[in-house]
Amino acid sequence: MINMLSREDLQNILEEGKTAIERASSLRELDQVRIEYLGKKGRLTSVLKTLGQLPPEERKEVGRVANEVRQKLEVDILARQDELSRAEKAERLIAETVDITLPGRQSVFGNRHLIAQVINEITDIFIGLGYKVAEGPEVELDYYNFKALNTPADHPARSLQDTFYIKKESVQPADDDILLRTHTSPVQIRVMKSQQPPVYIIAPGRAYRRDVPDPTHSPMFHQVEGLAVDEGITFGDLKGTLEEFTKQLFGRERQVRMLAREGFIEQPPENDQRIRLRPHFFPFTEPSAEVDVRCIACGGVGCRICGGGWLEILGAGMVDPNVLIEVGYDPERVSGFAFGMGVERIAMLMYGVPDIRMFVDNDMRFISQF
Ligand code: 2NM
Repeated sequence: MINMLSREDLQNILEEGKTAIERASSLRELDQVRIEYLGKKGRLTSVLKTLGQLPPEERKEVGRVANEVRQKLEVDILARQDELSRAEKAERLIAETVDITLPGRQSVFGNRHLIAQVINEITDIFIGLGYKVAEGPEVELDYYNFKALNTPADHPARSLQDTFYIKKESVQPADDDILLRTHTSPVQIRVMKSQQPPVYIIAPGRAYRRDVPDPTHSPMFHQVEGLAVDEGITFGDLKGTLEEFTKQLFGRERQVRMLAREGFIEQPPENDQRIRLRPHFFPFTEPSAEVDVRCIACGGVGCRICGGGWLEILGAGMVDPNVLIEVGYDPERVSGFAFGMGVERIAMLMYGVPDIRMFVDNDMRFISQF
């Protein structure tokens, strides 16, 4: 009979299988060997399928030997599997070794833009005085930016020279002209139109004017404006509020507050910051004033920065009755004061920045200093 099975054939399968197991150099290879010898279509299985062709007296004996071979190969495969998986794990551990004595990677920390820092400082002072922060659109209607603010049609601020218009259909001003707000006052108009007094808000944000850039002008800049409307608000309240604000932002206390907090000094010295009001004109306030603080560089004796010892930092006044009427308030029952300041100018004075354009150049050597 062809293909007649013999013990020798089985012995060959065993020997060759053992060699193949020994030579397998990875778990993958070992699995291939297992399939080749013991799998459904493997060499041993094919042999067992031909058992039936043997004479009955040999069948039993060859079957027994075949099972022995299977068992031996299985034992060898398990042993080799153990060896290989240990080796593979050891290799992986070496490959994945981390040297925990190496220095860490340097983290790069960002910082708030100086303008954002100054806005936050100003905002925090007014929050401490009980004000809420209000925001509104930078793309505005002529109505909120000019008309409701008592700014007449022929006022120079409305000229095409000074304002960025987005939609303007006639040379004459119209309520629905669309423009970039030239101050944050329209935010305050929107708030007043949406609620009754008392109103205590500040409006920080961007404003736009068609200025040619130079060291003190930028077509985009930031303002913080404030508004208080209530029963019995007086010019005295305005002065007191602005004096408290300027003391907190510019006063000597500011420089020593940290030293006191850190325990270097017992008591901060008395805050000697004072303000000075000069008569001025704004369309939306009456009376109006410009507000100066003692120079924060020389303390008031006079220097390169201030000239005569005072720095102009604010515009302010009593809200014009026309504005109160326009938003639906009764000027016989309530009155209010308002003020506005340019954030870039204040930041330049406080930090000695010589050119407003540096705030938008985004040169990291400048930006990361603050
Ligand atoms: C300033 C100066 C004076 C001001 C007025 C108003 C409003 F909406 F209440 F009428 N908001 N802001 C104001 C007043 C702004 O900036 C130099």
